[in-house]
Amino acid sequence: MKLLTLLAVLIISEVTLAETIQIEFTEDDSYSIEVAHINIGDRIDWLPKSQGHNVEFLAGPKMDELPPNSKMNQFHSVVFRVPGIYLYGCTPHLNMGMLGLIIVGNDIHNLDQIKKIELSYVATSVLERLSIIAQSDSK
Ligand SMILES: [Cu+2]
Repeated sequence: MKLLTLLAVLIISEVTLAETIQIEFTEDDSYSIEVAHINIGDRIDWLPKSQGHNVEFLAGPKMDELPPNSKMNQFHSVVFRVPGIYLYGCTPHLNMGMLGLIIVGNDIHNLDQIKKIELSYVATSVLERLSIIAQSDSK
């Protein structure tokens, strides 16, 4: 019985501790947070503060189970339960480097896989910059 109570407390505290991080689409074709660090179970909300953008997932720790893509100009919300790095971008602005990284649970085990994603020259250089930030944050 005590164990059950403890489990219940643990489950409840995990729920209440889960955070929501807000990322805006900006007027200069970028995401307001380019490298977001979150805990397992946290949620990210993307706010369409600027028109003409969306969220398209390009890579993640489970490549066959990426979060859903969003529709253009729409609010989007995803809860992240699998640790690792996620790469996403804006479908119409992908080639010009409108990208974002999400690091879940301080886990960058799949960084090399992320770096192998084929992107335009500009987007590749943006991804390199973001990868350096991700690595330095995670030490
Ligand atoms: Cu865009």
